[in-house]
Parts: sequence; C-alpha cells; structure tokens
Amino acid sequence: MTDFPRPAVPNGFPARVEPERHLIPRDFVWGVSTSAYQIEGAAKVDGRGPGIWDAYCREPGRIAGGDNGEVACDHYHRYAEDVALLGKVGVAAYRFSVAWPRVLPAGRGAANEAGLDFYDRLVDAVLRAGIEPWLCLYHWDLPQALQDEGGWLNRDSAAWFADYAALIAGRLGDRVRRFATFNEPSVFALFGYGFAWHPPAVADPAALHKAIHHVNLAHGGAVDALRAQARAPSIGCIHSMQPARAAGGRTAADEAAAALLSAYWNEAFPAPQNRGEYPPLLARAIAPHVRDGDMARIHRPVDWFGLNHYSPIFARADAAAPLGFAWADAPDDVPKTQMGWQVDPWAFRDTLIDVGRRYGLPVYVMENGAGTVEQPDASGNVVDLERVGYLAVYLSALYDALAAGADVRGYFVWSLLDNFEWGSGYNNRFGLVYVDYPTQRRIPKASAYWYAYLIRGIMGRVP
Ligand code: IFM
Repeated sequence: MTDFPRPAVPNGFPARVEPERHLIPRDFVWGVSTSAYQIEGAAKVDGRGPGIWDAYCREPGRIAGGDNGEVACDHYHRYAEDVALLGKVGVAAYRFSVAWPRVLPAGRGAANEAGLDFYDRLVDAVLRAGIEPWLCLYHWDLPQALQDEGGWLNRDSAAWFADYAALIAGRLGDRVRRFATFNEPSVFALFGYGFAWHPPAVADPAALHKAIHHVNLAHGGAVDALRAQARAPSIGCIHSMQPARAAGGRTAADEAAAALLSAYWNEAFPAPQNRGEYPPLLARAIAPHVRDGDMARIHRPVDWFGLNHYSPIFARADAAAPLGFAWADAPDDVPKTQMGWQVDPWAFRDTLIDVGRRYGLPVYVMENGAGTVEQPDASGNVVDLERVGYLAVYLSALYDALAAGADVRGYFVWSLLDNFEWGSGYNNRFGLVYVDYPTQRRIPKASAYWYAYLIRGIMGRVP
C-alpha cells in the first residue's frame, strides 16, 4: 500500500472514489453519533433537572449569538423522525448520550421515571429499526446540583457517576450492549478547568489536575458498575486524540508547549485508564490527588478504544497563561474547514495506527466530521460537497490505516443532525442532515446520500 501523495495545492486532496472493500472487515460498524444536550432540547420538560450547560448558556457572552440547548433539534419530541433518518442512511449503529440531569434531576437520589422512559422509547425505536444503540453516559452535561457540590472537584463525583452508571445499566442494559463511560474527558476537563471556555469556566492548573483524577476515578467506577448491572456489556471510553503541534515561532518553548498540550489532551485519560499511569509530564502535578489503590480503580479492563478525530491542534508558549501555554490557530498555509480546523488525513491515519499500538485495543472511530456554515440552495437542497470531500479523504486515510494493520472496527460520522455546537452555538453545522431550526424541518444533505450510498455499496445494507 503506497502512501497518498501530499496535496500540491490547498484543498487538492486525493480521495479514493471507490472504497477498498477488501480492506474493510465484514463486521465493520458504520454509524453516526449525537449527544443529548446538543440535540434533545426539552430542557424543562417532564422533570429534567438543570445541567451545567443550561446555566452557562445564560451567562452573557459565553455562547455565540446567545444560543442555548433549550430547544436544539427538539429530538426529545422528534426522536421517531430522527430514527427513521438513521434507517434511511442505513447505518448499523447509532451513538447517543443520556442526559444525566434528565434521569437524575438532582444528580443522585430519586430517578426521574419520565426521563428514563424517554431512553426506553429511544432504544426500542433504534432496535426496531435494526440499528445497534451505542450509549454514552456523559457528554458534558453534569447536573447543576452536583456542580453546586463541587462537581468534578469533589472526590465523591466518582461515586455519583458510578451510581448513575448502575441506574442506566440496570434500566437499559437488557437491550443496550455497547456502553461508553465518557465522551472526550480531556476536552471538558481542559476547557472547563484549564482555559475557562466551558463550564465551570475555571482556569486553574490545580483544579484541572484534581478534576482529571476524579474523572478518571469515575470512569473506573462506572466500568465496574456497568459490568455488574448490564447483561453483556462491551465497554469503552471515547477519547479525543489529535496530534498537538507547535505554533508561533516554533521555538523550543513552543515545542514544549505542544508536548504539554498533548499530555493533557491525548494522554491524561487514556494512559491511566489503559496502562495505570499518568503521563510523565503530568504525574507530579496530579500525584497529590492520588490515594492508595486509585490507579488500580482507574485501570479497569475495557473492550475497545473510542477515538474522536478531526484535526491537529496547536499550542504556543505563553508564560502568562495559567498552564504556561496558549491555544493557537492552525497556520495560514494549510487547508482548513470553514470552522478553521486543519484538514490533515495523514494525521488521522497516523493516529489510528498509533492508538492501536499504544493501547492494544480494537479502535472504533466514534466521531469524525466537518463543521461548516451552510444553508439550503434555491431549490431547497443542501449540497455540502465540502463535507463529502472531507469524509472521503478521511476514509481514505482509514483504509490506509487498515492496510497498515491497524485494528479499526468501526467509523461513526459526527453528526447525524446539525446541532448546538457548544460555544459557537448554532453557527457551525456538522450534520449529515440539515436542521432548519425555526421549523425543525430536517433536510438530508448531499453528504447523507453519499454516506448511505457508501454504506450500501460496502456492506450491502440497503436503506
Ligand atoms: O460537537 C462536538 C462534540 O460534542 C464533541 N466532539 C467534537 C464535536 C465537534 O466540535
């Protein structure tokens, strides 16, 4: 298998027109992903309690356009239509998350039957459509009541999370087999406690180190709870893994900044969870929070590695920043999506190969996609060729990783629907399906047809 040629001109990416079927395992899982706060809406319906994003969105200046997830895609009421869309795309698997505040309005204690009923209905509808549900327990929406008790800075958060995991596994674990504990723990930890870009909007290294350790303990406790309560669970954690590169003048200090960003982003969670140790660059700072037996509690056997990948990330030295480095934009002279994220399929291929070697687990790509600003054309269609091109070259990279021996077992596009994109509100769209928010009309984009065609062609799944 030859390497792809590097593009001679920006946006001149090579994409294989025909997928290389012989490289793709027969049971390869094609899917799409979503998350609760980004699509469900119904924030004050049927007993859902407040979550940290509800409060954060109300703070002036936090979210572009003053947006919030109160209505989002109204998926809570329109889930049947959305499951029908999954069927049309022809995916074999659907990854969603449970909103902790919907099922435990105070974070712990009394469960909200109406909230649990919603996930019963959703899981049943997904199964009826012949699609496997993949359930993620935590996609960033901590109940506000728990934040008021210190959130992830409270060591009890590990026990709160394990109890929540047991509740969900007990209720849905007869039908759901695939469970993820967390989505992108490094992102919500670093953005929430290192850069103050997500709730609870803290920029304090000591808080960050404590939160990292408690989230890792929560992961370990949840793995045990899932194994105890679900019928035949297959468990993983979903990590954002992106190569961290030096920006700025690329001095030795910038290189050190990139190495530190990489330790926080790429290693602070996978290394303790899968190898029982913190990365050397962080170990000393986290050590004060580690008690006897903690590393064994964190390092629990899991069944697969969930990988979210989009783009390289950049850091430059900044002695005045709380962490000693600053986040940086991608250089001007590289191809980027409309959101400004570098398009680099080689980074994807290398990451897939590296992660498998490092942790010895089968890899499922649980998120990959392109953020764009788009609208229907005069005939009402959304012809998102930028997204199609992005997905095609990234899949080419995945085929190269398979050819190099990487044990990649599945690929999930982020996302089924346009949705609430955190700090950028509804400006950036990641969906295969366009959502016209004022009317809640769903319009499958060209990329949805393209993905359906690809899945049908490869797997013989006829939508
Ligand atoms: O929308 C997010 C998702 O919630 C987590 N991973 C990255 C996506 C795109 O920014």
